[in-house]
Amino acid sequence: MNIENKNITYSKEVLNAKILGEPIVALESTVLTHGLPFPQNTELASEMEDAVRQNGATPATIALLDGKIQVGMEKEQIKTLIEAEKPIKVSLRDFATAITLKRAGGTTVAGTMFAANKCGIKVFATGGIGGVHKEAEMDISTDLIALSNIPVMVVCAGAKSILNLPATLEYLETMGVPVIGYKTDSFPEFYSRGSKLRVSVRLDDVKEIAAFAMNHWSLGLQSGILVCQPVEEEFEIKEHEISDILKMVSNEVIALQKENKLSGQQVTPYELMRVNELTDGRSLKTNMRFLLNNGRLAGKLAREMGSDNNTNFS
Ligand code: PSU
Ligand code: MN
Repeated sequence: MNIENKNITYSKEVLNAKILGEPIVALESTVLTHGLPFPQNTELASEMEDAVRQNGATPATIALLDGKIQVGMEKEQIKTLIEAEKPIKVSLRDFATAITLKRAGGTTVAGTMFAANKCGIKVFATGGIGGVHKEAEMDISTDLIALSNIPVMVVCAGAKSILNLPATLEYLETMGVPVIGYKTDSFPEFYSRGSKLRVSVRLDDVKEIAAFAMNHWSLGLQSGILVCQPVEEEFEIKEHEISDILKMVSNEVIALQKENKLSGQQVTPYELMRVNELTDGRSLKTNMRFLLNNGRLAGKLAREMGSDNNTNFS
């Protein structure tokens, strides 16, 4: 078991689960440091952990504190992270920055996949993955690269509808990443359930998804697996309700980029914040709802995958 690494610290709860071979679900923390406002980020952190526990698995929220990769966090530590001054958004290239400078940081989907895999955690729940942006040339989220070469299952509500979704799906196809629709044929579009784009396979049963993962990885394939779960109809914001807002935000981003006022890692948090403002907080409710749903489904999946969930395949 890969427990010893000077840069990784486990919480008692996660270490215990690891030793006993119990199912564990990784949770990201960029959503806490850069995605959600206060106090919703604090609420979400504990509600999401509970959602995982109620479905039979141990939550491992992953973040950087004092330059250490923390796998599983006490309530106090989550508070420290959320209150940290200028936390780093930790994707793959930023681990060494946070470690070297002994900083706090929230791990993105890519960062969380990397840390989870290092610790032998195979299931991870998030809101929406990053993807190919519409606005800037070459703004392609590292999440897609991580999905192409880190064997972790990522439970999400698709990718943010502000992105270029057809290009995002093309990229995933090119890189050999299975895109599973849980009880859906359509690729979910974050705020809305989606209808325009197709997943690569629809599976309606948790057992089938667990079997799919074992089949994929036992062949020696090294990619991640995306499991997409749309938000329930009563919580979705239909495309026609949000498309004007998304266009407006997209234009704002283009203007800010031209003036060199916005770039790189700032784009996604800016977009999420503006959509929240322009929907009077409705997008935030939807976002929180599918985050919790994904925590529940990931808990069930980790349990179904049993001890295999804790096996380091790499
Ligand atoms: N989805 C959300 N909230 C978020 C993110 C996604 O509902 O905060 C974060 C995730 O951590 C994701 C990151 O990995 O945004 C993508 O950022 P970028 O596009 O800069 O790679
Ligand atoms: Mn980007």
